[in-house]
Amino acid sequence: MTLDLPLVARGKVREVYDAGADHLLLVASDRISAYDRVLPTPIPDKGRVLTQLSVWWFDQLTPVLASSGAAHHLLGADDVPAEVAGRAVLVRRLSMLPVECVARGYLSGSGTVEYRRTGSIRDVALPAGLVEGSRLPEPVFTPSTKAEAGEHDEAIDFAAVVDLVGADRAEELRELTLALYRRGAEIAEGAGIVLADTKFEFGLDADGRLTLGDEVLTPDSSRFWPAILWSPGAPQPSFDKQYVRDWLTSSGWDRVSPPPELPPHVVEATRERYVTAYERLTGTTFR
Ligand code: PZK
Repeated sequence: MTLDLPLVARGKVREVYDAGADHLLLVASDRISAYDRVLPTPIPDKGRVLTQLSVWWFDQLTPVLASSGAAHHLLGADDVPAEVAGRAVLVRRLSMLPVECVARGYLSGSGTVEYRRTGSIRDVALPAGLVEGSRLPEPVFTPSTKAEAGEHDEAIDFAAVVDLVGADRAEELRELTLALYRRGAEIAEGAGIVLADTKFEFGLDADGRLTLGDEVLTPDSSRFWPAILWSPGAPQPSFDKQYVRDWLTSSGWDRVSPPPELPPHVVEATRERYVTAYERLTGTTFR
């Protein structure tokens, strides 16, 4: 695949291209990561499923954005180069804010570590007795700053967000992030998916309007758990990647060497999980 556009940014599984002064092209690949590594085996259709899911979510979230006077960056998925059809979107170029806006509705991963150490998450005191996988009394805004390539994002407190973007913008980001998460979690619950947490990125458009960017509410930007398996007290199975993680663990891979190729049955089960998430959420057949 050689797109004849200047590359602006490259992530582990996707790229951003310059598509003119005001536009960017976001391209999702079929690559999958696990344990912070990109695996050598692609998952067929993953890029198309995640792109189309994100497009659907932008539409679902438009009323939430509008009630705060905000917008989203999506311009369309139709006028994209043929090589990336279905897995690319044209977006408005934004001036991105230097804050990763995370909302957590459930205790998991680094949130559990922070809670065990401090009894709170960031600036929010929590009740005693919560465990990995517990639903939080209220969703919590847990911002971070984007790390250098290969590093993990760095957790920051609300005062650091204020220092980065100013007090009014920081409050606006917190309230909008939590409102978007609540609406996403409500829709996901109806599809049998627990939206444990998610990350949003915002920017300002040419008129200074707060605008939701990036991809939204995909399994790559969020933790999706199957609701029927939700059982606090142990790590929750991932909706999309559990077959991959289980197989990698059982393969004897040391997590230091180059990761091994996935066998076809793991590829097929994982593709099915992405398609199922898409179909349950949107209520439409994936093509
Ligand atoms: C932008 N990223 C992160 C996303 C990557 C990296 N609308 C926008 N305007 C300006 N910049 C960005 C966006 C968006 N979205 C976001 N980098 C630039 C990112 C996807 C893949 F490699």
